[in-house]
Amino acid sequence: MHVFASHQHRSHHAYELQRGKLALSTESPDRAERIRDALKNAGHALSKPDELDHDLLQRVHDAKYLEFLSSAWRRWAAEVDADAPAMAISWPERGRNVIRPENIVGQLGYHSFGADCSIVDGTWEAAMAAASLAHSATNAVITGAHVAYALCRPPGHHATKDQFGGYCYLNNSAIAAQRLRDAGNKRVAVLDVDYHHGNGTQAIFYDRADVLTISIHADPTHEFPWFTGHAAESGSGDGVGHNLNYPLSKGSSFDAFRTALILAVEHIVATDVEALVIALGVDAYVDDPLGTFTITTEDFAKMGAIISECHLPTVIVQEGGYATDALGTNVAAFLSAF
Ligand code: SP5
Ligand code: ZN
Repeated sequence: MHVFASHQHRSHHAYELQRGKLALSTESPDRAERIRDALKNAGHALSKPDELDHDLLQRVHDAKYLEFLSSAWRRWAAEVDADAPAMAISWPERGRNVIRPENIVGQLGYHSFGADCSIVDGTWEAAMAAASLAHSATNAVITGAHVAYALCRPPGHHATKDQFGGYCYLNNSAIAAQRLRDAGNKRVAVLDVDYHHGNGTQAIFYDRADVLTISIHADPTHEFPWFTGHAAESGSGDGVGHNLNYPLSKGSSFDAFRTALILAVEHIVATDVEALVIALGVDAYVDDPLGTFTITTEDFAKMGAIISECHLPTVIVQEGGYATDALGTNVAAFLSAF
């Protein structure tokens, strides 16, 4: 399997608010290092990413948001505090036509949706490298590989067109899907198996029929990202019927997960999807510190085998997963079964 990885992720380790206190994020550099080691040991050759395509980035994210992300740390360090993470402290009131503020502190609130995320020196460089990994893995598939994997860090599926949150800044899975579309695939699917709802990917493609988005995740009634991921969210405008959510109860086992997964795969196979992106979070793992599901390493292998039955050109993009010691084994199990 083609595996794309980069050391650039090391420039990013943000702070997050945990129980009212600021702490180094659970989304750590160690995560990617462990996955990298496991994939190397499993015999995968690692490729470096190509240059990032900024036009592609602009087809997924708003230009103003990209301008903000690329300069936020510099502005925060110069105008606020070079020794503290750049974080929002207020967010817009709901139901209003929001005017984007000029000030960096205001823009942090405008361009984010939560306090589990901050911007530090090196965040933009790492986010760009992750996006270029997704882009490079997609290019490998476009040029004939059946499957390629991008070891993206920071993850991406919570990032919307113009907001960061949930440890995500640039939506790597959406970038892969858009690249597959640009290369001529008429319809593309993103299948998100991360423990958390892929709210950003859903939002980016919500009104489009050309990208089917499917997410299997913990019911947002009781879990982050709290406000999206319900079964009734089916798309809008042209996109009606092209978004599917499978919320599962807290503590779900692989039995429940597999039932949803088989429905998702059947839906993909039954429609005219020409290429697939898998948003591969492994935080559904039984020992994950953020998750509550009871999925085992063997189950991740079964998951890979079930999804491979789509028989589609596939880009696999790394999303969440926080049980650091088991991350490599779980990703390797999924990839080898796929
Ligand atoms: C990509 C991804 O998996 N993002 C997840 C972001 C979750 N952020 C909120 C985490 C809140 C954790 N609080 C529970 C701690 C239990 N020890
Ligand atoms: Zn997650």
